[in-house]
Amino acid sequence: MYTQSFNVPDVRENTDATLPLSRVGAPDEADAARQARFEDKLSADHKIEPQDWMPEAYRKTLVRQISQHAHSEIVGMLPEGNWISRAPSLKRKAILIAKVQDEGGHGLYLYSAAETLGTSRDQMLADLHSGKAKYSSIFNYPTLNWADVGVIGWLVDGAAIMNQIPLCRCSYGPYARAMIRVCKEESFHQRQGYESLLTLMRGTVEQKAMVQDAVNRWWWKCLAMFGPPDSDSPNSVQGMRWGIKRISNDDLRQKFVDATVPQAEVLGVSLPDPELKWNEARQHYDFGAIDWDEFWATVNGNGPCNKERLATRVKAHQEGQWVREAALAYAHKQTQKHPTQQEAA
Ligand code: BYC
Repeated sequence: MYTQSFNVPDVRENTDATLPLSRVGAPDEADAARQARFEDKLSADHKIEPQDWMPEAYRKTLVRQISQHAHSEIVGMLPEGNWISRAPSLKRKAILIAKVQDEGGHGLYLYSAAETLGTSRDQMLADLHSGKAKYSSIFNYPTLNWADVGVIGWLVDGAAIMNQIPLCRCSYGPYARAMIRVCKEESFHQRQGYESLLTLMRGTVEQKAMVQDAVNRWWWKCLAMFGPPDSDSPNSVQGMRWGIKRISNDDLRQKFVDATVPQAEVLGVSLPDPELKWNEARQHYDFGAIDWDEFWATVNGNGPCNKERLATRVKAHQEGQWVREAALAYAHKQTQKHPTQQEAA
């Protein structure tokens, strides 16, 4: 089973994440004052920064979410990375290389943000590689044809942006700031995916069929990507109270469906859901039931590509060992050569 593990020790009591903010962690007067300052900052919508006091449960929640997010970015490089050597033109290859590199960069910003909370990158990567840590369910499905790359851009990155825009207003400063840059880049990713699909849809009958096939395979997985329904989401209430999450899983899912249906119409593809229809009274699209058993099987390590993804990630990490050693040796040499410069930096 996959569970999230932390190297962050529990240093204080009374930090039960299910308690209301006003009752979280306040064993003595000094702590009560710190707690009050923390809550005041949240109420005033000010950012919590790494040097600020924060309840242990808040810190652990952030480490869980940010590290999981970082893992998703670097595992997310793999399904599309498979297509770099098979991209149909030099232009598409250059775009795809840039996109996959961006995802690696997002992982780095996010690991850095998590490190400000007192956890180490080595520990986070060890948890990913041992299968203890979660990453997004969406990356455990195969990319079977070239249209999958366009559909990942359009739907997967589209879903990612919908989820991540509210995170730019997250209460934890380093995470919120990282997300601003991530969202700008994700927006380019989404547009390049959509543009690539528009090109295919102007092509042959076979190319159009390829796009429709890819949409059929990815649509439901993208809806599940937003996480379990609010009624089954154990972390949502506290996450929203702390200003980490701003919009609930179900509300984001609905926003994604509402935004995507018109885009599918322009593209000329159908979405594989007979129950999908506009509801005049709700002013939203209704949609069918998501297969949550399939989602949980994938999250728990039994999706079609979980084992392959982890094995590829571990191999890449091992093969990059010499690069990390060389970079460290170089940094060490520089420190010896220019000790004062390094200290000043
Ligand atoms: N996959 O109480 P809930 C990208 C877990 S990167 C796997 O609602 P929470 C991209 C959840 O962790 C996409 N697990 O949790 C990259 C929790 O388990 P734990 C990643 C999932 O945290 C490259 C349990 O289910 N984006 O798009 O309040 C190329 C109960 O859920 C999933 C982020 O990570 C899932 N889909 O809400 C292209 C964004 N959903 O941890 C694209 C940041 C839920 O208690 N994260 N779980 O053991 C978030 O916004 C929130 O963490 C979530 C879940 C909405 C994902």
